[in-house]
Amino acid sequence: MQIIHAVEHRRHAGRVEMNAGRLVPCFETPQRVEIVLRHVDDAKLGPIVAPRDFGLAPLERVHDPLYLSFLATAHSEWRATHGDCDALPFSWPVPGLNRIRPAAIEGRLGYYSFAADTPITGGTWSAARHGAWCALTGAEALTAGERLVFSLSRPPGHHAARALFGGYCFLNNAAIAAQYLRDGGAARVAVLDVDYHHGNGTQEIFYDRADVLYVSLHSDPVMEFPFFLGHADEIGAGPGEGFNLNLPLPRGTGWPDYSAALTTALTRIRDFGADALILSFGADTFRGDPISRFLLDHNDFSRMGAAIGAIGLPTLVVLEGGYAVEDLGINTVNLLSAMQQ
Ligand code: OKP
Ligand code: ZN
Repeated sequence: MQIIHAVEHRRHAGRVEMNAGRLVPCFETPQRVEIVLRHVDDAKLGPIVAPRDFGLAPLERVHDPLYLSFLATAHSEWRATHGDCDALPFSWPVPGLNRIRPAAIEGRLGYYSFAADTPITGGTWSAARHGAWCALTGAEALTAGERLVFSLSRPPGHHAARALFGGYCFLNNAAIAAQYLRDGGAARVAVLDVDYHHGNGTQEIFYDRADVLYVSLHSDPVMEFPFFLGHADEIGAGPGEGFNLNLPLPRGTGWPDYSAALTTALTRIRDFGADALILSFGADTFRGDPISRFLLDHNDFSRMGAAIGAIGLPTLVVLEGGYAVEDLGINTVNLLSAMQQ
C-alpha cells in the first residue's frame, strides 16, 4: 500500500493544553507520527512518499475561504501582540451573543473555534496544509487505481468543521479527500470514523448531503468530548436525511460491543453502494489511551482491519487520534496489515 507522509507535520507542536483544571503538555505531539512511521517502515507495509502541493482550491471545497485566511495569519497576528507563545481561544459567540466577526485576533480565535484544547503555533498552518495534501495525494492514488492508501499525517482533522478548529484539528483531511473523490467523478463516498471521539466536523460538512455518507462509532457525547454533537438521533437533514449514522457507545466498551456496532456500520456502508471508503482512523479506542475510555486490545485492531477490509472498497485510511504513543505504532500496523489481507 502507498503511505503518504510529510515532514512538515513537526512544525505543529503545541506546548500546553487545558486538561482537568491544569495546563499539561499537549497530547497531540509530533512523536505520534514519528512512532507510526517507524512501525510501518519496520513492517515494510509499502513505499512512503511525500504529498504533492494541491494549493488551496481543494481545501476551499470544504472550508470557508475566510477561515483558511484566518489560519494562515493567526499566529503572526497573535505574536505581534503576545510574543512567540501558542495562541489559544478563550471566548466564543455562543447562542445569545452576537455573531459578528471581531477584528481583534483574540476575538477571531473564538469566532473560528469551538474548544480551548487546540493551540495555534508558528508552524501550524504549514503542518495542517501538508496534512491535507497527504490526504489529497492518497485520494488521487485511489483515483489512479490503488486499493489501499494510508495518509500518515497530523494534526488530525475530523473535529474541524467548515469554519471551526478545535479538538486538535484545523483542516478536515477526511472531508477534503471525500470531496476530492466526488469532484473526480465518484458518485458516492462513505466516511467511516472509528476514532474514539465523534467527528463533529465531518458530520457538519456533509450533514445535508446524500452523496457522502458519514458513519461514526464513538464514545457517547453525553459523557465525552465533543459533547455537543454525535447523538444517535442526528440522522442528516433535507436531502441528507438517512445519510448520517451515529453509533454512540458507553465508556468502558470493549471488543464484543464494539464489533457489533462495527457490523451495523459496515452493513450501512455496503447498502449505500459507495465507490470509495475514507477511514478516519483513531487508535484512541485502545485500552491504554491516556485520554479515552474504551478497552480495545492490540489484536482488536487486527480484527477491526479485517472486518473493514472485507467490504472490498478502495480505501483511504486517514490518521486521526491515538495518544498512547508507543502503542499507536502497533495498533496502526495491526489495522493496516489486516486490511491488506
Ligand atoms: C481529538 B481526536 C482534554 C481536552 C479535550 C479533546 C480531545 C480531542 C481528541 N485535555 N480534548 O478525536 O482524537
Ligand atoms: Zn479521538
